[in-house]
Amino acid sequence: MRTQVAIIGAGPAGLLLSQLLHKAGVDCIVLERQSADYVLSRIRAGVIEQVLVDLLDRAGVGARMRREGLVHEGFNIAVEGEVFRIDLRALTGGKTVTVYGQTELTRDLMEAHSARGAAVIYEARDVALHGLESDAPSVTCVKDEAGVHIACDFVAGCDGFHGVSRKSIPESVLQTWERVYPSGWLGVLCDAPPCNEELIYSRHERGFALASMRSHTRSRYYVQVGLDERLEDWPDERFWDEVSRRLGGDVAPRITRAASIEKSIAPLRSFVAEPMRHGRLFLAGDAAHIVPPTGAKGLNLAASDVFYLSQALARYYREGASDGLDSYSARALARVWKAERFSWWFTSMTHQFADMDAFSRRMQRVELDYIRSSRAAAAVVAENYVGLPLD
Ligand code: RFL
Ligand code: PHB
Repeated sequence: MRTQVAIIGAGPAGLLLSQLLHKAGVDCIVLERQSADYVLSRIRAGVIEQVLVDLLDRAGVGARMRREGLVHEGFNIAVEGEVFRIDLRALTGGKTVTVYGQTELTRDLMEAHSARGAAVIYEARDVALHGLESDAPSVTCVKDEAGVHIACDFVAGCDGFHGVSRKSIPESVLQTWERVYPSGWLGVLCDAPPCNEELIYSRHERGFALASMRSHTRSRYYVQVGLDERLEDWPDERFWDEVSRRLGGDVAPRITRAASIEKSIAPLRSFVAEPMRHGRLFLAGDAAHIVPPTGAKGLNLAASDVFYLSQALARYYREGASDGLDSYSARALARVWKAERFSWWFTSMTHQFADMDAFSRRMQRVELDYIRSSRAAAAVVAENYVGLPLD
């Protein structure tokens, strides 16, 4: 087989890149280790920046999100149960975010692919990248016990944090930065109306909590837990008791304690690998960087990466110019690092960690109080939350 761009991974980064390349007339094949059903069963992000909303429209896959997504003009922060609002629209000159599940967005992208008969090879085992430093790279895998060989011009590594792409870059040329937080998020999805019209991020002495949603009838809640916690120790009632305590007395009575339909623990990590290009391989999304979920930035960063990459590849094939490919890594990383900063900061201000002393805890509270009382401070939070502009 031969294609122009071989894309590893059919998460949001890989599928959106494939869709954008298709619009630009660039040919590609997507290889995914899991089945389509498995990819759709992973419950992850829920908050989409305006930049990504516009990109989905441009890629021709925004219609259902426009119909079913919930536009949020603000979000809330609770400090020991006292809630204040960040008015995104007023503080950013009219910008908002859209609540629409990553699974729904992935489904829309998958449907667009099947509608145009695009090549996605699911359940591709043993994916390996070859000749990345040459002019003739290739990708191999095993599908249904048969070997597959794909010759290509470029490889896009969109295969997430645990994928094979980043590992194909020699350690000597890759610089990495990492912070692993000693906590995770225990998340519950349930069919019940949300406790509030907008999200509530809560800083509480017992630990962080978040009230989020997927629709008017489906809620998503999280509580910060230790990394050694086991799911079987968290029956629904214990989860509801804990999230109620942390969200506070005004919010707790509005929580509908429905049976969980999904429950999982996600670790918290900050990570960046530089550069995001090696020879003919380009990394995008979680393959190159991870943020703790507090800022709701992971999916959105994956999208800005593939926007920059699709532009660079389209220019290469249209005009034969490789300057966009050469500047891709620096351009993407400039936005990535700012989102890393915001996600780290928001996590540090709202979570409780064992090594924090009384002074640090007090600083968290005064920082949040400053945001509550200063329009300038709130505007900084809002500008980052709605997403920094694409350059
Ligand atoms: P993905 O989604 O991990 O997809 C990578 C795909 O590559 C496949 N793969 C391979 N395929 C072939 N060969 C191999 N060797 C392979 N190895 C892996 C995988 O099976 C997979 O299908 O990465 P991508 O596309 O870069 O997308 C990133 C986002 O998924 C991620 O950043 C977000 O989910 C993060 N995130 C959030 N982001 C937001 O912008 N807003 C949010 O509100 C938000 N909330 C969250 C989140 C992530 C969470 N978890 C579980 C980590 C909430 C949570 C709880
Ligand atoms: C979610 O709804 O899953 C969600 C929302 C906001 C975040 C993280 C996750 O910051």
